[in-house]
Amino acid sequence: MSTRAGFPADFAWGTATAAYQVEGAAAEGGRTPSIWDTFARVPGAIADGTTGDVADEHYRRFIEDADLMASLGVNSYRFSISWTRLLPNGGDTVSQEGLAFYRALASALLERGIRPYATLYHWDLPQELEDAGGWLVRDTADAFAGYARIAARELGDLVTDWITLNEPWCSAFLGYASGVHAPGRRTGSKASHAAHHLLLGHGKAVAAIREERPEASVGITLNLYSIRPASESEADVDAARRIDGLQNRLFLEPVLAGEYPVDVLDDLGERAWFEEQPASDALEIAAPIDFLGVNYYSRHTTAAGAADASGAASANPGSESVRFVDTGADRTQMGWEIHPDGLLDVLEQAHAYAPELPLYVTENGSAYADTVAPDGSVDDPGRTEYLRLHVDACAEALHRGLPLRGYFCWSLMDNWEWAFGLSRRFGLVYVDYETQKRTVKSSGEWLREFLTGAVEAV
Ligand code: IFM
Repeated sequence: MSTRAGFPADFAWGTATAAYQVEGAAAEGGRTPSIWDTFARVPGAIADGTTGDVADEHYRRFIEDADLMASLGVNSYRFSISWTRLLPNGGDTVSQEGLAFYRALASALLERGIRPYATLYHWDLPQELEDAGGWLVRDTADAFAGYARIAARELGDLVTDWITLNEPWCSAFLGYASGVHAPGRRTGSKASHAAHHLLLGHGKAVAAIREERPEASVGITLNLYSIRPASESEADVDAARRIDGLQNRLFLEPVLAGEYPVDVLDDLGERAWFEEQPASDALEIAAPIDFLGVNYYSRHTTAAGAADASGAASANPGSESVRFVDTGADRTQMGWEIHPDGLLDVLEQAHAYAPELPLYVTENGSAYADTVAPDGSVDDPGRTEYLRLHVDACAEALHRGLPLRGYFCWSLMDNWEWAFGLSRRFGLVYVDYETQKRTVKSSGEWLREFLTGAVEAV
């Protein structure tokens, strides 16, 4: 049985969103295109052909949305800053309109007793920087640190908690290997160079934020998967090692242990390139952080297999032949297996590298094909169950002594789900994209009741 009272009083209970997924107002206030504005216009790139131009109109409706959060009873909100809304063209001149928006948002949150957690990079690289090489070039890491410094300077009186990168695995391997995310490039194992420059940008940004705002709390968010082999055969165990390596250890180890896992660099065939990088990079990447954000959704069961014959570029370069096994477990509309215990696996895995480091679940949630009932209500039992089970896993994490400090549900409201466009709904709040009407779903009602102590998680 887990109740809110069983969690520490200062536990962060929040919802999360990201700029391009909710803000809309893509060309307002001087904002210039990011790689997602460009990619969304590539024919066939987005399942339903939509873009994030309008999304949830959060840019205009943020007061209503802050009121919604307050009505749910959450005490925290994780949002991201659009780099080109703050710094058009990725330059170093602040857009006063862009800045005014984020200052107003943070102020509205604080006025409602909601603590702002700002993510600096949730995938929306300024298009100009992509044109100059994107994350495949080192200069982008420096540009990112410059942006982080300005953001901390301009917003650090309102925002204390900063997340440098969201899910650098996605930026590197979906953006530069499989190409299913912006910028849609297929560079094979060279996507690992993007991973390196992202992590270098993270380390440089940590230093820049600390110089501007010594009181800041700074972390990074990784998307970790619980990984297990389909059998004890040597080949299946090796498949699990490979995917755990690419997905989890390639990011956890440089950030928390100061070095890359050599087996993964060998799988990628990129060890020589990594060895050529300046030795100081490892130190910069391992800059001490104040917390680690973990995004957890699902688990992978892996087996050895044959390379995919479809011709699609793999998100797992060098390990293309690994097969992802369908265990028959329930899945969400994304096709992601529901496995709440996996949250404990990934928290334990991260904790083992840095036992003192505070952890947050910075995202967790589920997509279902919601419908509005004739009376206007939205009942989403699948999402409610998913939420309950994962909140209960958080209680178990605390019970095991893990330093878990907060849980952010993805997402506050339905929004633009990247390559799926508007066709996947993750919200606790339903959004009618025709009218922008928001309706709290039964999962949102459940969270509200849990937070008031009226219901238990399990
Ligand atoms: O919508 C995304 C979010 O932007 C990053 N993490 C996973 C979510 C669901 O796919």
